[in-house]
Amino acid sequence: MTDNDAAAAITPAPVRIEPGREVVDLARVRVIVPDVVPGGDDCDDPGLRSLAAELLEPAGITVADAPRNGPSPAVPLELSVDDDAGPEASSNPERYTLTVSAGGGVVAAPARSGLLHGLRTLRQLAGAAQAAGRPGEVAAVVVHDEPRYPWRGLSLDIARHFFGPGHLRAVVDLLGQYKMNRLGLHLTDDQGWRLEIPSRPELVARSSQSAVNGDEGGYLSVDDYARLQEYAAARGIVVVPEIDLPGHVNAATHAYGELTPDGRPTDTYEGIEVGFSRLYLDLPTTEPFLRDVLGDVARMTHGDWVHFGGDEVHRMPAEEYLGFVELCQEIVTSSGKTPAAWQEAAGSGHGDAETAAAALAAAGVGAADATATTTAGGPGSSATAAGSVANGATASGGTTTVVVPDDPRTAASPVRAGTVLHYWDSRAGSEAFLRAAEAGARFVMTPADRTYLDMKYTPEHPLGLHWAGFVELRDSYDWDPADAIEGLSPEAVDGVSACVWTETLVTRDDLFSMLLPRLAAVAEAAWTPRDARDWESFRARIAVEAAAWRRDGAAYHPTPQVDW
Ligand code: TNX
Repeated sequence: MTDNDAAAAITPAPVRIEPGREVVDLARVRVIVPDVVPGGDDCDDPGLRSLAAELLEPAGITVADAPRNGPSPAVPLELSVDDDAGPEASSNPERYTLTVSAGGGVVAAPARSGLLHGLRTLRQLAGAAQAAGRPGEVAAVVVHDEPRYPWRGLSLDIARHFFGPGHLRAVVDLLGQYKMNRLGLHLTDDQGWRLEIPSRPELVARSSQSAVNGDEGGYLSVDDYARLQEYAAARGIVVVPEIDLPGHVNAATHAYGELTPDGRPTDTYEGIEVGFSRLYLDLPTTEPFLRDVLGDVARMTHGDWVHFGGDEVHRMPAEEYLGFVELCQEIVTSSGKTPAAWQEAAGSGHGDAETAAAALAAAGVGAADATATTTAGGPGSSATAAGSVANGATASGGTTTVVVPDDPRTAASPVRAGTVLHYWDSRAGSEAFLRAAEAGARFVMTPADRTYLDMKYTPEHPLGLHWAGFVELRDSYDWDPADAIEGLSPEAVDGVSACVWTETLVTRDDLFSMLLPRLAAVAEAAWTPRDARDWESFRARIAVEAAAWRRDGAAYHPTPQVDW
């Protein structure tokens, strides 16, 4: 082992590493856990000792039972609650210090999240030793670490294709490995409704068995959802449910015909176009539906956020759309949660100038008269089935609807203080986001050309879409969240999320081969300080990570950008 082993093995790269000289035998440890762990209220089961075993044993460290009396041959691995842990003078709640020395290992942190992060770092050090043929031989080191951003997520679409609890637990484990802490679940869309809503039983009764291309559907029961949240919380991950409104609602209007103007349920939809379905703010049935659904979701959700979608509503006047944004924020807030939404909720629309101008002309509005934005995005109107998309038929900017907002210089933002906006489409200008920030909105950066992990790596890639371009590993790595929206104060940025939409993804291997290796790049953008990030270092570390993926049977894409 060399002095540089730790730096070569930790992803996302940590804040500071002090390499030691000796090699410590950690093949067999006994884990010493503190009596009281701040931040672990809901997480007694599994406890930290069994989580340590879960994390470390596959990496070649055996967790021995604590001896009842007498000395133990196992080396101590102490988890210690310590306010002084982490980088110097840090008050970051997730900070930790990992020390590996002749005496054994110590993970020190003020709270449970940091203890888990330290164990994950140790797992990577042990995994590298194991891959080098020296299991348990970890080089002495001190790592002081903390995340750059508090929101480090993945949003996963389980509506286009359903991924059930077993797959979701595997995704949670993967997020944990890269110290990510939010799992967004895109639970509803045109093709299927994936969460049982007790007050609206027809949603899953009628709309859960469909999926893109006629593939198998499914849904999470109330109990599945509760168990998943517990599993995630034990691993430091908060589930953020997304009910996509007021567009992307064909599964809802199929289950409840009362939500359509003629009262008739819409047909099941198995294609992959976006933007055609919608709710109607004026219908007397609409608000009670929103209150039932969002209220139930808020009650069933353990975390602080409920995401109400808001994206790609291509066939609705701006005023009505903004009415939905206000109503959804009000319902979520009065249900005791913080609203999250896609960027359109800021009143930005999204679109390219050309389509905007064409749409304005068609609507008889001179482009000079209004600051217009169009909706344009997603897979595009030319693609109607996953098969055609897999073959590469994608173009952004299919359907267009004119949204003519008030004068952006004077209009108030529709976004409430605290609402978390997910920024995804760089074709929108900054104006509406700067106003939203002024109103107190928070931002999570999910720029499609960097973090949409359903984009193909290359034109030849068999899976995925490419409306936002081809997204190779380096594209997911080489960007900075603070620069994503021009003019936005860095103080308004809460973090970063990857997104994976599943129009073309059916199996766990499909999903994981799109996540890996790119998810690790997004995780590093969210965790590591800007000046500590380096592509050459990252691509070398990714080759080390691959040993763990192979060991765990996780599919990944062997991009030529890495020397595997
Ligand atoms: C855009 S980004 C969408 C999704 C599609 C995705 C495909 C956003 C909020 N909506 O409906 O699945 O593109 O890449």
